Amino acid sequence: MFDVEDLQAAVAALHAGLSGGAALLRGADIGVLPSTPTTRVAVVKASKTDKTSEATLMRVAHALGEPVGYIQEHGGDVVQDLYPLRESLGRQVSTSSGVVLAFHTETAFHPHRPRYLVLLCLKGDPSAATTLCSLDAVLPLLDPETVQVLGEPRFRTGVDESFGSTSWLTPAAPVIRRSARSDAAGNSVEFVYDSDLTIGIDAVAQDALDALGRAIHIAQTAVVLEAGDVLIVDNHRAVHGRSPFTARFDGTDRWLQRTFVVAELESSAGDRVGRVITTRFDD
Ligand SMILES: O=C(O)CCC(=O)C(=O)O
Ligand SMILES: [Fe+2]
Repeated sequence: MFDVEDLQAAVAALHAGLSGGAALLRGADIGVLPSTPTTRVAVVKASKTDKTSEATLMRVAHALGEPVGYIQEHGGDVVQDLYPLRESLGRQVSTSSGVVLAFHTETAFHPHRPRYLVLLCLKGDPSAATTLCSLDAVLPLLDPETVQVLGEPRFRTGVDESFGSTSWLTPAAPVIRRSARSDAAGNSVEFVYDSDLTIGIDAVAQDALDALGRAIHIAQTAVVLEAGDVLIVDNHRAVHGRSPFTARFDGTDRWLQRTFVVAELESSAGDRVGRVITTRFDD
């Protein structure tokens, strides 16, 4: 079990931009688990009476910032149970299994997208790899002209299918964004990219985006999460995804719990009820 010093060291490295975009803590207490559910959420809440894993996830989240949910994702639950569902087998959603989950910034289209996401593995699957790619690893692979174009407001991003709209697009914005302040490691750029949902608004922009996609495939790393692993992803510095795996839907499948963390709650005050962010993306 990681202790409070391990957690504080990971949080300090992430906040300072020294972690390369992710941190892994192992051996978390997850308590006693029922079989992996195979249907939607209400059933899980009833069958999982030991709440040790939820407490572990919230402890990590509160060390990082403010945990939140999004009304369109799992009904706004702050702790979300992710396990394969038959109806999402081949879709680009967190409950899919049979497809590559393409590299993405979590809710790249969202004005209140999370600063961090935290994944706690309750049950692993040896063939399911969580993929990661840090901006630090990808930038050196791109030529300066491409980096220049990626920093210009020439990209629009669509909304995740779980958020309801199929046609809403963000205003044109950069994929690599300069922020006003740099962190302790001297980083002042932020990555906002979804390989499935981001488009270039002209041919040069689209070429730069395609070059970024190729560089991510070269620079990526992966981790196969095991029970008790906590993966913290810095949603400014890294994109993530997942390999395909075979779901059995028999109570033994992979099971993660996830939460989202924002740095502060004030900026979402007009779009938030308690810890649930309610921004709508209507056509
Ligand atoms: O299943 C995974 O390892 C990652 C899924 C994902 O993209 C997420 O939970 O945001
Ligand atoms: Fe994700």
